[in-house]
Amino acid sequence: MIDLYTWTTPNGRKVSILLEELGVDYEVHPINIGEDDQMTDAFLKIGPNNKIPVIVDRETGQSVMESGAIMIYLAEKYGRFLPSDPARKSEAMEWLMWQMAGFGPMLGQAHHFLHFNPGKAAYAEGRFRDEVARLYGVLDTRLAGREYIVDEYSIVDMACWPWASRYEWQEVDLADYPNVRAWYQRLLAREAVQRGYHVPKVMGEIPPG
Ligand SMILES: N[C@@H](CCC(=O)N[C@@H](CS)C(=O)NCC(=O)O)C(=O)O
Repeated sequence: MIDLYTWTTPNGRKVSILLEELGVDYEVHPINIGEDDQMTDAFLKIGPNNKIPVIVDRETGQSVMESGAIMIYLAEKYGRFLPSDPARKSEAMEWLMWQMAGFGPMLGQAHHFLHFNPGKAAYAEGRFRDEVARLYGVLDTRLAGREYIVDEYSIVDMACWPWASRYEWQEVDLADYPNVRAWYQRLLAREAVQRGYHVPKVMGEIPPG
């Protein structure tokens, strides 16, 4: 049994999508970051960075923070969604790190400046609009001739997809990135992705892409 501490955000949804794909038992503990639940002493013990998501593995008592580390932990524990061949695994790590360092933090900054605080910082809006476009371009090129980012469906797709699902907040039209759009809709068709998106609660329709 896995305890999942999460909220309705891309980083949280990465892990709930993976847990749904794995089909393992997990219990959801909503951490409302709008009400600073992540700042409590109890949460700090398992999430010393004060951010969701965090898991606790009841079998081992181990807690894991950072969505990328959680996904690797779960993929290795259950032996699924991470290539076993060393060269392929390295490629998966390369793209997972790309998501963790770029297609996540940069898109998150775009949410702040373009969606939540428009008109406050012209330089920041331009900077993150450009960076978002660059990153979508990188992903579009990568997906040319591929169904999934590292060919087989993996934690890399599950890590990137929830960020792409916020394309409207990023002022992105997926029609400009046809390979990303096809991939986005391919994942959207998966029932586990739909279930995982709605954890810990339904926030409305999933953007269609
Ligand atoms: N690098 C971290 C980022 C986690 C993160 O930014 N979580 C956000 C929600 S998506 C959060 O908990 N924010 C609360 C806060 O900043 O106080 C990860 O991938 O897990």
